[in-house]
Amino acid sequence: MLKNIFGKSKKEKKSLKEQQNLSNNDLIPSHIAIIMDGNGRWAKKRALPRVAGHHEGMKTVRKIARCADDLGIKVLTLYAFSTENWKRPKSEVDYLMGLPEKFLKSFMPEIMERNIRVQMMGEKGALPTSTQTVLNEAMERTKNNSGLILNFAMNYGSRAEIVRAMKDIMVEVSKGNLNVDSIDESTITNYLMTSQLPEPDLLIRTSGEVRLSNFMLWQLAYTEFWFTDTLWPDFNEETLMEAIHAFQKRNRRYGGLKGEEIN
Ligand code: V07
Repeated sequence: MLKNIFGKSKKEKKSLKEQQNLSNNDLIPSHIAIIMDGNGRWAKKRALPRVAGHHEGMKTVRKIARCADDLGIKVLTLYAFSTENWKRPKSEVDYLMGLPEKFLKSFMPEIMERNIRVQMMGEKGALPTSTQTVLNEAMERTKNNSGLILNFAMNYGSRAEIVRAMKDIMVEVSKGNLNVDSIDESTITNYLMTSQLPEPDLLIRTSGEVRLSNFMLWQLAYTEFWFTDTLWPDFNEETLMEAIHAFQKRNRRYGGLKGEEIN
């Protein structure tokens, strides 16, 4: 039997897709976006400080990034820090701002091995310079990686993103580079921080909250939403598969119809 480059025959090793009983006809979402909620509540339930919940939540990020990569998902966008999060106690904000460094110190070798590309969206300039440095280094080191895009929303707010896009568009119009009559939906899309990414196919929010909290308002126009009571630190491969299966069931209902025909 023909052995693949890892020395295993196809019969010996089942891919994650096969293990999960996903046929090739089942649609794997290209882009999954997640609002990772419930870290504080997870800690409170255990009488631990909130930061212990954030640390556990970071370990879940690693687990889910691996799983998304194994499934062949193209983009995983994670809401790590919102513009609202500045209102939290300074000690908690300081801890959160140290998490990217903690995460990358332990995960960077695997990120390179897996060919993962780290990206960021949000107002980076307002982050502590040490955090900015760590993020810039990770983006620079992984910029030629062609696998999963691990896109962190850091100091991100969707309305602020839209305001920024509008101002940038106005500047181009005032310079005569852009004609008002030519502005359409794709113009707006192209001025957002996600211009290089496909729109999310699936949005997941953990911890029982059922709102968008200023996350990707424009980009989620046609996205399927999936909510779970599971707290983010308890979220795992099985919960992710549950969300993907729900997504596939909904998509199968449109049997064979293309996006433009169902919208
Ligand atoms: C953060 C852990 C996950 C739950 C939500 C809040 C706490 C990973 C990162 C991260 C960000 C950028 C990067 C590498 C890792 C992170 C913050 C909070 C602010 F390049 N987890 N995580 N950043 N939490």
